[in-house]
Amino acid sequence: MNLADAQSRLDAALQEARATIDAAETMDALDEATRRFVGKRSPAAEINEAIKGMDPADRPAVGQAVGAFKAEIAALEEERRAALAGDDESAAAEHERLDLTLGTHGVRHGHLHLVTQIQRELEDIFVGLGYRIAEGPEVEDDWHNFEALNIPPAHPARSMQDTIYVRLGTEEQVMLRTHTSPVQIRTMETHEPPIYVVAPGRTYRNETLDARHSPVFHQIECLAVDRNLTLADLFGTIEVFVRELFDDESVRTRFRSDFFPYTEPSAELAVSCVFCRGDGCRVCSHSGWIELGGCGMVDPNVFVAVGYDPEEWQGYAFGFGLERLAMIRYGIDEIRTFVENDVRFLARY
Ligand code: FA5
Repeated sequence: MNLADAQSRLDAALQEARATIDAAETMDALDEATRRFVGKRSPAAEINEAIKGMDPADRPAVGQAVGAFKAEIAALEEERRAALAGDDESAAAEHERLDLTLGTHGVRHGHLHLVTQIQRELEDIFVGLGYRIAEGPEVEDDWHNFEALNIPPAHPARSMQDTIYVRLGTEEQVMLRTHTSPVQIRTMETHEPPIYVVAPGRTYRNETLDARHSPVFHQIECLAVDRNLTLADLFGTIEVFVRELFDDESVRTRFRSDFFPYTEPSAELAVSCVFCRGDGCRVCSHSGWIELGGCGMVDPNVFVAVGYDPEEWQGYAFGFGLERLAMIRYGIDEIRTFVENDVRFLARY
């Protein structure tokens, strides 16, 4: 064997080694492959052995060629070892991975209560019409809940809403608000007109629980104060919101004369029954109409109470029950279901 023979054998072995080492899939296979090219019976060992019998002039070059070959093999081995180690780590990571994803099978997702859903929907509709959301406390004083709303002490109108008083300070001066109308007063006391607000919230009355009345329920109040507002603005606003809420052009609104001390004129607002379309059914007590709440033009005395000039400003207001609205929309005939927390009811809406 001479230098040329040795070099061509090493070149061929290197080519083969590249393919074999690259194909090693495990650390053991890699050790085995490396041994095949640089181990005891490898081409490198054989050529090393043969050096003794070669022309002395070729021996250094052959020795260097074998050294270079071994270095190439070592580099190939290291590269492959790193790749296999990486694979092993990801395999181990994959193996040890904890799947924390909650499967949907058999797991029930919670959602907002029906009253909250209706409240958010109404807020969206009114915000779309340019209104702002206002809030007020649930524990109110006599001034905001009654007096500033033109309901003086001993006025018969106080008996329209049976009040739950709170024992704080002077007797019968602090109460759980009986309606959301005190938010009208609080808004006007702190803001200058023009005002366009809606105030949703919880209200309380000393009433016996029955299918349609609850001692705790929700209302949404609307108040607009501006120059030159008329009944037409009030009726138009209510019609727009009713159509949007029921998503039905055929739903009709009915206004019937009513009395509230804080609006003049006042009206009761009813909508045509969405179930029987006005023909009469169980849900609407066969009248074809379902009462939603009250409305009217803000009484001048209310403007005087908050320091607005009733000659300069006009306003309209309305308030209606959210449970009542949900009952109409979904044909629910029992208000108790809203507070019983029966998951079968909650899951349905
Ligand atoms: C009022 O509370 C007036 N503040 C509404 C108002 C606002 C009039 C602004 C004029 C201007 P009323 O007592 O009728 O009005 O209640 C309004 C609505 O609240 C009722 O139509 C009904 O939908 C709902 N509501 C009243 N009492 C209860 C109750 N006990 N349980 C469930 N919903 C009720």
